[in-house]
Amino acid sequence: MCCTTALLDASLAAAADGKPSFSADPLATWQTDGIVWSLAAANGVVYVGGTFDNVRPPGAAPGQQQVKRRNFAAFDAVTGKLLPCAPSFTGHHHTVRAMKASADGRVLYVGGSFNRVGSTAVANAVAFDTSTCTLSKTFRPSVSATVRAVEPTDRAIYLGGDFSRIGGQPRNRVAAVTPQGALLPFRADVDLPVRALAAATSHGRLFVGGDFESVNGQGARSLVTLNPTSGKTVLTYPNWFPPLSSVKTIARDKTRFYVGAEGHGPGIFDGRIAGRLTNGTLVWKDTCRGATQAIVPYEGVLYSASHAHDCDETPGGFPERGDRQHLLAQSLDNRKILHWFPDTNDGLGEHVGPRALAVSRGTLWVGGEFTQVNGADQQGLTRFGARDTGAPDVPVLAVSGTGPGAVTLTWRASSDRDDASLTYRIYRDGKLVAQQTKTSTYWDMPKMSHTDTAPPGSHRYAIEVTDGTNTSPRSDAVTVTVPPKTDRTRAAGGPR
Ligand SMILES: [Ca+2]
Repeated sequence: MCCTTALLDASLAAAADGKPSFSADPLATWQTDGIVWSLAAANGVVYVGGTFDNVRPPGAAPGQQQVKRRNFAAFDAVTGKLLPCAPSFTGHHHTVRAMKASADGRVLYVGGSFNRVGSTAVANAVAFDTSTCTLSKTFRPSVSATVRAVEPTDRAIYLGGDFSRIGGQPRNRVAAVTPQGALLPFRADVDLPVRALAAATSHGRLFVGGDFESVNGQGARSLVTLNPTSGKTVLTYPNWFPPLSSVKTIARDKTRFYVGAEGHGPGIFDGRIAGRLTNGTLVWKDTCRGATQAIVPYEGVLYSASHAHDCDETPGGFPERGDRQHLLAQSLDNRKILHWFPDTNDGLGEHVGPRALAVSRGTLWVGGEFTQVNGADQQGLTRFGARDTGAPDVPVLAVSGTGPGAVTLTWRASSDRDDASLTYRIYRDGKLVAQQTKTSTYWDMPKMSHTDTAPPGSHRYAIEVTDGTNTSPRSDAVTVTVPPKTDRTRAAGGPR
């Protein structure tokens, strides 16, 4: 009885923690020659927007095998194949900063700082028919400055950014336009740029995040909930963010909303928050440092793009080590950092690594400033599927002692980017003589040892480590000469 309950509790705990749906091993992916700022998915296609002039195939060095793509490209989410849909976004700051498809996937809305798509004059926001890759003739709002967030709903397409007018009408940094492109009466005055939007219209809420301190003439720092029809303030979050912490990304699922922030100065908040859609109350908050740029909830796990460090106070997190972890997975339920540690470098621009995430057809796409993924050259884009293909690093085996009839071997635990529990196998003269299983992370690789009872003479020892799917190469062998047991050691019961 006790044991059945214990097992049930254990399996419930595992379910609550969530398990990443993706391995930490990147799939072959096309690259950009600049920064990816935005990703969107519709009908198995992933759209990539940013500041770049060309894309190039997986494995190609910078400048090689380039294909022209001006700040926009489209790929098959699963095969990664480059697709022909290739409108060029030019003019102004020629950058695509925000993209999202309609719920039915038929229309892709695009915002940024541009005044031409192909040869057509536009103003910072457009829409495409995804089946034909043609520019909408009706959705052409004339936005006075950069669009940084787009949130389509059935009745309204919400835009956020730096602007103060749409179609000549005053709209301060947030606005709503019909799917046909007509400005809606929705109005809210936000004092500083809007960087993130998420609609929960069935709950009567539009979540708005950004750099601001004031909304509709009242104090509202970094995050506010507005009435999606009128723009009136529904809720503010007065104690959630210290000064100079901007909300960079908002996502939602059926019951909760999730927020990621980038802070500056003392007491900053750089991490992630989960809140309840129904009443806006806080569920959890993590305190990892390293500005969060993008989040995506998927199958019980919140994936985030940041340059996390000093994450010791969050369960499953790591201490300050002077390095950065650019991709994280954490439990949606309780914020616990899960054992999933693919990584990028800082890369170009502001040197913050990844900036955008999207999941399509079981593949996680990541875009940003990076030029390396898991230590290998890969610029601007990468993606992760379910298959674990990476083996743990092989440990260095050493002999710490020999005695009559025995050899003590030591090594430091290895680490694996997506498996905490690793099994170490010890071979003597090519024959498996022992194995041990131990958990480790890249910041905690404990010392391990094994004492082998061996016949006298010369022996060659080697070690390998497996994550259960992939096994490292076997280590170089170390040669040891084991002295015979003397009468005294026999009497004493073996080596000491
Ligand atoms: Ca693995």
